[in-house]
Amino acid sequence: MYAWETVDVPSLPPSGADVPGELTLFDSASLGQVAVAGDTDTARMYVCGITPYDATHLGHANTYVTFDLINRVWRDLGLAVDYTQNVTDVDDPLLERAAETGVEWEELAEDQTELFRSDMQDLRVIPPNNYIGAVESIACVTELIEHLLPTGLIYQVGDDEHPDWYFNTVAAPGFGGVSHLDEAAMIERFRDNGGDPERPGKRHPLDSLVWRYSRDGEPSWSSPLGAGRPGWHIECTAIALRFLGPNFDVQGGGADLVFPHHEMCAAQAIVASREPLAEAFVHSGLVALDGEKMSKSKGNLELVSRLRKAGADPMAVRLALLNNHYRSNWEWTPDQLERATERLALWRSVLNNGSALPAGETIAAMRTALRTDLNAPEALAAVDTWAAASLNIGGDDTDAIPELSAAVDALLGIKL
Ligand code: 5CA
Ligand code: ZN
Repeated sequence: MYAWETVDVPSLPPSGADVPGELTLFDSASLGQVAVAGDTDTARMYVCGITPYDATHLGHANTYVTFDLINRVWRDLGLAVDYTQNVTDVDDPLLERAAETGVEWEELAEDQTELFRSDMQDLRVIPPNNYIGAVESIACVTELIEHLLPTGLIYQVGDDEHPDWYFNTVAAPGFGGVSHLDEAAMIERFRDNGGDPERPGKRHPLDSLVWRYSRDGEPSWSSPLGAGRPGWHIECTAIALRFLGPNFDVQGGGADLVFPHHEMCAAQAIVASREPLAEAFVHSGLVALDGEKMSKSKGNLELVSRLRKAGADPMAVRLALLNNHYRSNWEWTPDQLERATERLALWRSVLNNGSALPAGETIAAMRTALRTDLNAPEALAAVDTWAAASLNIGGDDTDAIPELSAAVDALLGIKL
């Protein structure tokens, strides 16, 4: 499917030797900092996209802005970026919401995907070059399942009415290596996140549904596996392998996806391709509201579009998100938007002065902060220091204004 309009990213002069020459990020699998895409010309990234309802809340926005920063850091390092994102445009939660609200599921998915596109555009998120829906990937999913059949790890449950297909996840090499959870914790989280550990006929409680046989009143597609629809995890595995190939640089999403989703995808991929799914599994922290994770199922949401309608500058919304380190879990409060709005106004007021203090050291500090596990709050603080000093002391560097605003645009995605 189409994504959204491209975003202009200014190119900056090359960085000096005092700035790290690659991006390091925390990898959930190895539990340490790793250099990502350090030895290639093209960085390959997959980020788990929305299930299109209740889009785009600030948790979603925070996740896509996080991976947008990675995209921007790579581009600034001179790499091309091959970026794939999916849309889970058919799955249980979407169908349930459509049924509850009396809207056709296709219409709900289309409207919400469109809203997401416009929110991403407002937030100046660079679009993925492959934006891929689950529905348009049905053949890609069934082909992957058929490819997995000879491994013996794909099987049907003995249920005459609904002989759904499963993947014997626990048999995959290295299973558990993404989340590091013990089995009891896995089963609990699996149950809480769309899994069915108690389903009779499964070889193991953690085996994941890959093809759900058609049910009355549910959408289904004919396939060599019988009429049905894809399971959630196999959707991302199939799209990622099709568009990026195995062992790509970054598999990303919010921390809620570490288990089961990314563990299950990693298991399917290693069996399918005999290579790891990705070099690094990168997760953004979760945004809460009113003391709990912002989530569609609980309804404690703040939407990008609602803030926009109330008059917020989308650059202030982006700045408020960036003020939290991507790996921290944090709670949204309206005062964060107020503070970000003031910060943006202050930065813009320096620009309007026409000259300022030299910006070179500030730009180097921003690059260093971002290349070191994406420390956006530190990058913002560097701009604050430059802006405050320029206002206090003055400064007669007229080049500093376009240089700094190009860096804030290219590296942080903030248009001043
Ligand atoms: N369609 C699947 C991924 S394949 C899905 O999880 N959809 S979602 O709409 O629920 O979430 C979309 C993205 O936003 C995911 O990467 C998810 O990890 C992230 N996300 C959801 N809630 C939050 C939150 N409260 N804070 C941060 N990120 C979140
Ligand atoms: Zn996914």
